[in-house]
Amino acid sequence: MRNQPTLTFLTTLLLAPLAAFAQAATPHVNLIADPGFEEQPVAGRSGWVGTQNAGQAVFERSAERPHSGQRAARMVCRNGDSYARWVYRTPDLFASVKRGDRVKLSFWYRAPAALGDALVMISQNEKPGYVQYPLKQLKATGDAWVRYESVFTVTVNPTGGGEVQLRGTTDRTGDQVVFFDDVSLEVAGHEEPQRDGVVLGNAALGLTGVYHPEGSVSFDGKPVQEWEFMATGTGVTGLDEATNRPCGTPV
Ligand SMILES: [Ca+2]
Repeated sequence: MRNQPTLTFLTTLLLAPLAAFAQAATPHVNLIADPGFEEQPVAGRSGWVGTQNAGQAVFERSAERPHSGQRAARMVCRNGDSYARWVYRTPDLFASVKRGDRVKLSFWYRAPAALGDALVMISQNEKPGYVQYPLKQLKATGDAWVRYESVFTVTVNPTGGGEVQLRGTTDRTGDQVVFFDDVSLEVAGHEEPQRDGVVLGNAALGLTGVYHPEGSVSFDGKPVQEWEFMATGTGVTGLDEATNRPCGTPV
């Protein structure tokens, strides 16, 4: 007689590695749920919204020559509009994204002026609660659809939420009628994150240097450019540029 629970358990054991493999083999999942602006906005549901810091830019889902489907996102900006942007924001946008992931934002756009750019914002626990990745500027494309693509590495531990901003204007303001369509935000790779900081210098002298994962070094709380370094038998010593003495020592 077959033992059904045992059989189910064995089947689960056999399939688990296959499922893990399938998950690893499909990294290019679009995190944007309405990439082509085809859905009708539903009140109270997260998704694309138009907003700006100043001015009266006009946002609509337009049927005027979309790149795909029936609609594209249209934004009409006038001189004085600043940071006019289509924003895609959900509380779980980065739920599957980890520190060290290489994230690719791509979309199609057409614009008469080189005023805008794109930005990705990721929520994190540390103050100020988010980190922003300003990406490439838009260029003037005339009437032609042009593909935009930019890749960045996540340097924080995402807490799930965040947003994508497609900006028709920034602090550069002026007349602009820009269209966006077919937006994709996906994890395109991973780099093992570097450690948060490595202490350099001589602890006995109260000297501490910190290596930051984004590539900068601070020493005694100042950027490394203000210090000159020399190697010693016991490590690295920072010299004060003005006095040429080990920093922290009395002059
Ligand atoms: Ca579309």
